[in-house]
Amino acid sequence: MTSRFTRAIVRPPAANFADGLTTVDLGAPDFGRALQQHADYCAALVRNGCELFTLAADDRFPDSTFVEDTALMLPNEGAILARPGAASRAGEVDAIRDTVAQFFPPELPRILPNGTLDAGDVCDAGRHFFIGISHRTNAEGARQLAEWLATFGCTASTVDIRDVRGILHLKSGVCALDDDRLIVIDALASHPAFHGYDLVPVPAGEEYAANCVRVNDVIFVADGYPQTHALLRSLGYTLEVIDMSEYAKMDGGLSCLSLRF
Ligand code: CIR
Repeated sequence: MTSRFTRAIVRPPAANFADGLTTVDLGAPDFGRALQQHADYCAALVRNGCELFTLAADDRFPDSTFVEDTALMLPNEGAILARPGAASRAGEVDAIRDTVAQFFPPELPRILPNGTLDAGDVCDAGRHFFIGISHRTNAEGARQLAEWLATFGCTASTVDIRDVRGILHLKSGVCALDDDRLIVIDALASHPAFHGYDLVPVPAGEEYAANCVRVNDVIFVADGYPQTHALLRSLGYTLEVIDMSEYAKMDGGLSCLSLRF
């Protein structure tokens, strides 16, 4: 993997976390458990080489613990501010901008109207970026992002996921295990954008486990998906298994909880 992370920005959930957006019917999250799971996740980031920058919980935005959606981080080149597609999340970018800007001065590129982009729709595989067109990210947002990425010497392709059931963002269904290897849900596996990559299919019934994250030498993967764990271990990966039950209830996954760079 070309990118190694030394830092991560996180924001614990606020007490009104359960008021955030969700499309799944898994019941209301337990706030105490969510805090514990967040703490476990942060500890795993630190164990794997990331210095943490922890923002204060922000109850103006119940979904603000999902910091990943607010910006795309390129560890060496810079960051691009997103423009979330859900009205209730729009203010999250301003709430995190100063924190991101302190690492990448002087001015951050940003997605402008009428583009929308949730960075959870952006899956990087080395120097190439897959950008999901979703119910949050529109074609104009993807176009603007691809232009910014080109200025950094990176390439991009789009993947329309609007008709793919059960995933909110592109990264809910695909994750780069290495620059040339992706773990992917069945519904995305035949997409032309992924041709030429070594595709690892997520075992049937364990689709949620596709939202894993490569953090330096390990893969963070959600607890409760034993077939995926066995598959990844058989490929030689070391895993950090993290309980994500309360975040899954709010359509969130492992990648959403941090900005890694
Ligand atoms: C939302 O609907 O925006 C949040 N409840 C979940 C966001 C998850 N973020 C991500 O996958 N990157």
